[in-house]
Amino acid sequence: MIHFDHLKNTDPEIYEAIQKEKKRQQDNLEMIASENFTSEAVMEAMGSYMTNKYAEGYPGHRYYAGCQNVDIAEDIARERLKKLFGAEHANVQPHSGAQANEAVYVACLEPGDKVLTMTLNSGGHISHMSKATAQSRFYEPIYYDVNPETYTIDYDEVEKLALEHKPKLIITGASAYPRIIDFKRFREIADKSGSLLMVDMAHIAGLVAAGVHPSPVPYADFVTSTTHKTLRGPRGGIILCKEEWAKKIDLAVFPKTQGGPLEHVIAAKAVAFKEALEPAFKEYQKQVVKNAAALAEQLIKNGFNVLTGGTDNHLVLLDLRNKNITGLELEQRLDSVRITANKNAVPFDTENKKVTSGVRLGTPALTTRGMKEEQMKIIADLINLCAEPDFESHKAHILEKVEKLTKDFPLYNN
Ligand code: DSN
Repeated sequence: MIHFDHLKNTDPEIYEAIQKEKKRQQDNLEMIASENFTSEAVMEAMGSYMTNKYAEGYPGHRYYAGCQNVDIAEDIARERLKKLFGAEHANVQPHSGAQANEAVYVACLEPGDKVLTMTLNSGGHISHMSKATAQSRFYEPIYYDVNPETYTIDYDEVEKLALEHKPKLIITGASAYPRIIDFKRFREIADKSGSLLMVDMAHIAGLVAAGVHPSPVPYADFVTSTTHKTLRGPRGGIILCKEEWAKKIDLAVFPKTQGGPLEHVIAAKAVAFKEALEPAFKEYQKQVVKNAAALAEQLIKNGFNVLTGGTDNHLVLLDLRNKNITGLELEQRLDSVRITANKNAVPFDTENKKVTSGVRLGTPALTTRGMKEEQMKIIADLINLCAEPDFESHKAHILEKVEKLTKDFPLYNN
């Protein structure tokens, strides 16, 4: 159990904010697909003495003295991570997923190089060289979308664009894509166009580790991820690559794009990787996927337009236009009844990005609480009531049901 005894006395304002956040997590149904609840062991490592240490460089080759203990933790983290995904080389220093992606670009691209990448509206991530990023000014992104009819990746179209533009790098992996991505096909395309392949598996890393989603590691030159989504570790990033890229990747992380690594977070990543290597983690990930399928099925029964007709992974995307409600409106109504989800652009969305026509729902956090298919069905029905025109008249009933669910599936034990 983590105790915050010091803060209570020395900084009651921050203590209060942390306690309120803990209560919010306990009292709400967390359905943001990229969020999860780490173990207290992970938090213990993250809140540890290792936060005090400067350790620029890598284990055995640091720019500071006194790194013998953080070296132990970082070496363990790298070895566990390689074992978890069967990777040749691992870098555990990226502060975030966006930093991991940036380091790959710096390692393998020159300014002006072409990069083939998926648009935000089709489910790609902002750090995949979306127009809003600085990288899109230094490199030359060419964008692909999902197929306008199936809303799934159109591999023939990706191949056509790759052969036409011969990009130096092809990026796949997504933040809002409910189907299995065919990494083998991406490799074949990259080989035909003479491109490198980067897969950002941040959303599905836990599923991949548990073998419930095909792994990109055998196919991609670079695999990036965060550690806090389905992988259920501390907030941070990682990079896996083939041995031939190891040196360039390590140099791209430090010194090219980052300074001192967060050794307390790296220790916490090591703890999370150990947890992910345990058999219980596999069972957890299987349940995440079963729960998402049950949620999608019940939402469809309630008349929702579930994009692609269902899901293969941990998330469900809704196009709300048939329900006459925007993504923003539904997000706000859900929030008012303690269901936390995010508005999300749907492919080819005509709404403003701050409003959107969709909502993205995920099951990793609810599954960590122990919820199963039965609870997903109840929650899908509650979400439906939130989308009804007479939502206000259902509010008290929804709140009662949410309270029961959160009490029946407590989060942290004090
Ligand atoms: N990866 C984003 C998400 O999916 O929520 C956050 O950057």
